[in-house]
Amino acid sequence: MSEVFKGVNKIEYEGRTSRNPLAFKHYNPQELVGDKTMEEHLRFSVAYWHTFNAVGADPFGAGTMFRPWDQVSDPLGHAKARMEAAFEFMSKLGVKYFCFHDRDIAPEGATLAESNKYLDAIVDLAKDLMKETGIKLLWGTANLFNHPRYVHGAATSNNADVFAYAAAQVKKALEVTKELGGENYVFWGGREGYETLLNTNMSLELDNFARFLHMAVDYAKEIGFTGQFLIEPKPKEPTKHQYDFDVATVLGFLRKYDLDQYFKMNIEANHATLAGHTFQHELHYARINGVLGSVDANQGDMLLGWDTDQMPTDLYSTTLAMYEILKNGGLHSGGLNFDAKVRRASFELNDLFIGHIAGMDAFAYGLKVAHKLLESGELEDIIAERYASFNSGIGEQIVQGKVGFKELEAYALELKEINNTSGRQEELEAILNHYLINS
Ligand code: XLS
Ligand code: NI
Ligand code: NI
Repeated sequence: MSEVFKGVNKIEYEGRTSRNPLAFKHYNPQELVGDKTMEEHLRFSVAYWHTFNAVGADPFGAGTMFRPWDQVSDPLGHAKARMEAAFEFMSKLGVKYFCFHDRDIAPEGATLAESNKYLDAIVDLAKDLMKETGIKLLWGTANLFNHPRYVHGAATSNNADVFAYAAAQVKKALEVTKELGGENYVFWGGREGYETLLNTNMSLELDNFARFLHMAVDYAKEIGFTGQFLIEPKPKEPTKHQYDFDVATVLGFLRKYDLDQYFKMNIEANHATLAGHTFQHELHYARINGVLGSVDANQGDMLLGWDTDQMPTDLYSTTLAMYEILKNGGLHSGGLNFDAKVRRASFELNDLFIGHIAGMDAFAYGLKVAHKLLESGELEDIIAERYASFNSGIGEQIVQGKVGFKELEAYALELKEINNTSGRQEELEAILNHYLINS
């Protein structure tokens, strides 16, 4: 396909005073923040499904986005045209990674064998384009939720034939991810959950889910796929109750079934807020448990109860996310994947660039602020001081496991008074604002 994004050149960094919608104001890939460049810290990735497959349809209306690549009618030709447009877009944007589901890049055939054949043809093209552009695969995954066969779930379906079909699909997706040098492989639960307990054997479904993940781990070993396995928590949607509810729930599941050594988490901002948590909470909980793997960078709308997958532009959220990521020593093999779509009314081609630029700038600014906050140590110092009672005396004895209830009772009986000090929340919020405004 010939050039699709005509009139758009490579997006450049123009600095914070620029008003050019097609330029970065904060994301300056080679700028050092601490000992790494912004590009190394942020590891941005474009989500194939939202950016190249979505047409702007919603439950009340048809698509609004008439993309040039969607005008090709034969299924394989369409997939190829879309992929060429995708690499043109990503090259111009300067993003070094992308992510996909098997069915995003190639069409579903009449049979599994035909679907696999389509996928192979597109993977060949992807390989060429990746070589030509230097763009890499952050992660691959299998779409186990769209086709009607997955009506009752995939690995947690009541129907063993569906379990088998899903296994075959993940087997192929793992092979393809390996072939393309994917650095991670993601499991998002799709329809792994339930609508009503009146028809659900939850115990069997969870055991089967664990069996499925063990099979994936075994097969990855067999074919020599060394990428990181990730689970993406989400509390609801499409099912009423998704099994991978949040980081804490998934962690408990992984530990119960001896899967914790193989999996980390892919944490999505909008899924965090749907679970009633902040994005920072989920990142923090994963970090302190050593399972912060990758991020689906987006944001929800606090007034809506579903996954709106908006471009992340909230600076508080990106700053506190980068704070956790820096404290994690970075994302390692993970990245910041824009699992985000432009709004239905933002249907012009340039909106795709503008949306990503807004997200990249918001994370770049968040990175700068978080780095300064950490360098200053202001928040860290206040927290350390707040827990100082555990550094000496009775607190130290508690932490070291040297006392039990009897010793603590004896100590409490002698206590004259208990002195608490302020939690200083407003002061801390003002410090955060200071760095947000002055970075
Ligand atoms: C859906 C999920 C999905 C995963 C990939 O809500 O976020 O897009 O990231 O399957
Ligand atoms: Ni996601
Ligand atoms: Ni989502």
